Amino acid sequence: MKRLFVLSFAAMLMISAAACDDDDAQNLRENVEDATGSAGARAAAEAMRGALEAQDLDGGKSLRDVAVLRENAEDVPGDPAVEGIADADGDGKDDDGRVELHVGEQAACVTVSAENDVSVENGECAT
Ligand SMILES: [Ca+2]
Repeated sequence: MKRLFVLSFAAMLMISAAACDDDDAQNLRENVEDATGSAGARAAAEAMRGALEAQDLDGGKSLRDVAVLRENAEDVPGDPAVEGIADADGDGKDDDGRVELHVGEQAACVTVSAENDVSVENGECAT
């Protein structure tokens, strides 16, 4: 009788462990779908923000420098299309500090303030 109890207890443990695995697998699938689907552009923009915030600004560099923006945009995983890095007046700095990242149909906007603060918004950059 005791042996039967131990066996059924072990079976219950196995069943609940299996249930947990299913939940984890489901969560993982949802995370992957988020990363590759609707949130792709946002994830790319957040990756660029992280890279910019880690940027070494020695030697008078600014996060609005075209070279700095290009370099950090190129390092974003997933190879998003990058728009909005422009230097019309030729001072080496992006004109409005806004960089738009496109992944599939989605867009997100990275904004660098004149004080080197970086923010991210969903959708295309406001003009
Ligand atoms: Ca400029």
